Amino acid sequence: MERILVIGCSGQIGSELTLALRKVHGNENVFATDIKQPPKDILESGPFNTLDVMDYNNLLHFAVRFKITQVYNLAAVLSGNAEKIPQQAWEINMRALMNTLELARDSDVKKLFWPSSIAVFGPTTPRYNTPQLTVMEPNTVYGISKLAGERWGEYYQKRYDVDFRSLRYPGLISYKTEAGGGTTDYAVEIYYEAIRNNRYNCFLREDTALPMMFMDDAIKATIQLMEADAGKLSLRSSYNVGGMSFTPKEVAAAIRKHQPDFEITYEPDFRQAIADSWPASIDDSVARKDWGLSDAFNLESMTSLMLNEIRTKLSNKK
Ligand code: AKB
Repeated sequence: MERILVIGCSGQIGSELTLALRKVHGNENVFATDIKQPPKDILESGPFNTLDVMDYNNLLHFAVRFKITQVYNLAAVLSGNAEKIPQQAWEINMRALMNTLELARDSDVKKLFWPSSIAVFGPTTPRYNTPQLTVMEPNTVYGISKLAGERWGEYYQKRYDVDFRSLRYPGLISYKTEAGGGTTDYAVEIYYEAIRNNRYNCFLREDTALPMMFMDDAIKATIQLMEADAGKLSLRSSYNVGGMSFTPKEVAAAIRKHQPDFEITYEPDFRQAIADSWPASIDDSVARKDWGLSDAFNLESMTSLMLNEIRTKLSNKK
């Protein structure tokens, strides 16, 4: 029986992944932790503890006390926020990873999941259908930390036999918990603003294509990777995950199918340069071949679900 530690359960991924893991492994076996208060359904469905991944002694103590066997480490400063506090973002992103890698050496933790990102690519990377193995010269603090993290993960796997597994997530889109500080966040905000005000002022240009994935597909892929036979994994750095690819103009058009008078304006800020350095679409054939990655949502199906769910959520709050 696995005993799972989720670090960062209150964030965009953690708030959904924790519940999905509880369904698979049992509520009492998934230990949700964060430095922030989690959503109510996490608090009510199983154990929650305040835990700071930056404090190694506490982390080790926690893992030993609760006999943790797997860790999902989701703590990170995202791309937009990281550019505002470069040194601090590097320190947080790397220390959080190194502490969980060391934890896997010092305790009974056998498997570690850590999210990488399309941010590992840079302006010299082929932009369309970006291959798994290619030129990688990221020019953002977040991207540099994710690329360094992938290298460390693979190193610990080869040198210390830590079962490190990772996905290069594209922009993740969900209605439950809003993301914070990323470049792809516009694709979540646009749906909230469509419901709240029927208009949105986008911080990226209308033709900025980026890879994106609906959260349900991302959660499914994460659990699938963690459950895959180790022998099937040809990579121990991080797998490309593509999802779909669209521009702000295309999302606006998809929203207009439901709200014909929805308005969008464009006022690109510093995040435009980050988006311009990232791939427009991703080749994820290695993940499909190795462990059966598949995704169900496209822009149309995701748009109707996002609008419906956000409408219900916001009207319940009134
Ligand atoms: C961000 O925009 O920083 C993240 C990412 C693509 O990793 N959503």
